[in-house]
Amino acid sequence: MFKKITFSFILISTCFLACNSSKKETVVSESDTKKNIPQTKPSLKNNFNNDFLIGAALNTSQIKETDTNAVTLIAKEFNSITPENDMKWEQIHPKENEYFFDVADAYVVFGKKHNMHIVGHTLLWHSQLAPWVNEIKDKKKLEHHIEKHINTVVGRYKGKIHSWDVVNEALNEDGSPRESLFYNVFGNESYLELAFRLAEKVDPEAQLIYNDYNLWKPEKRKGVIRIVENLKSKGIKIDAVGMQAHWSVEGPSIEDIENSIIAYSELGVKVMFTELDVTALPNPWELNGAAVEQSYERYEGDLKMDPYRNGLTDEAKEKITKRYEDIFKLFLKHRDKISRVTFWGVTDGQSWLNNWPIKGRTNYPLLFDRAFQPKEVYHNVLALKQ
Ligand code: 9MR
Repeated sequence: MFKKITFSFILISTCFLACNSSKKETVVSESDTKKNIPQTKPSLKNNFNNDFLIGAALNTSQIKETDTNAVTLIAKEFNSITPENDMKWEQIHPKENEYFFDVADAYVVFGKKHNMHIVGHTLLWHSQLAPWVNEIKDKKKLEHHIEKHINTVVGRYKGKIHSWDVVNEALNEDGSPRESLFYNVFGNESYLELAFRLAEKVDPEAQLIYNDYNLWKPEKRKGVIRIVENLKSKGIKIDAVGMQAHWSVEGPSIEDIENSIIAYSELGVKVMFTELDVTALPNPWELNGAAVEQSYERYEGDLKMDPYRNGLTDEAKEKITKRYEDIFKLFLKHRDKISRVTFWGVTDGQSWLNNWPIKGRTNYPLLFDRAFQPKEVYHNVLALKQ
């Protein structure tokens, strides 16, 4: 999908306090029992329990529980989950009359078993769309298939999936509508209205989200405001804006992120950070004079582009730690507006950022290391809430 995207810097989204997934897990020690003081075991979900949900995107082996190390970590640390790939249209609805629900069903069972807030990702997205949908040129036909898709997928998990990324990445970097298949066939942005209307009709209790990257950008912010205001003016339900949050140690600025949190919240929707990770590696489009290219294959194996292959330097480690502290301080400042913070993955070794935009690099974007251990940055983030 990113091949088609020309953006200079991919920095690239309510709990619903009502949902029982955010209840504290209390652990009572023997001495506490004597004093009758319940203690909460430190973890991301427990420390931020009164602030927002803490989520992780799960890959297939985590969902299927074959990756037992990760599953232990997920159960201990997170109270919300998102399927990294397994509910995208090409996975769940690969052929016109063929659905593949096995992994999505297992995902929902996983979330229920661990009493988690369960996110559906994603209903309409131009990327990872089943090839047969890309062939549709007729508006009536596309409307029919969108309706069938949303009715079937949302219907199957009604009351089980608590929030949906209804539409993903509908905007260009300047806030104008992305000319996706949906936009082109409809001739305008009305496909968003259809998608949100349908999702609400099928499951009126589910939280409905518009999700996109780079939503800290002032130009792109205008596009989000247009979408949310349009839906609201037509009485269509939208509950939250999902800011993906694929960020780097260098940017975006805390100020830009904060301005977006405030602007979206003023629209009367919640803000969610749906896909948080922080890259420390150089990106090819940041090189002097480099143009955005279709492929960065020629950098594969180039050590200059993979400086921490054998481990982070102390300086780089400090930078990442400081960046995460700044980000979480901002989240805590706006905890009344933010309902969920989801990391895009669980451990560094499993992050998509080891293979994008250059394949085979060694990145450190999350709070758990390759051995499933909490990193120093994890403890610093937890310490913000002790
Ligand atoms: O992390 C996902 C990666 O494994 C897939 O190959 C990729 C395919 O496009 O999608 C990644 O997840 C994306 C998410 O679904 C939507 N926002 C951007 C994420 C990172 O690309």
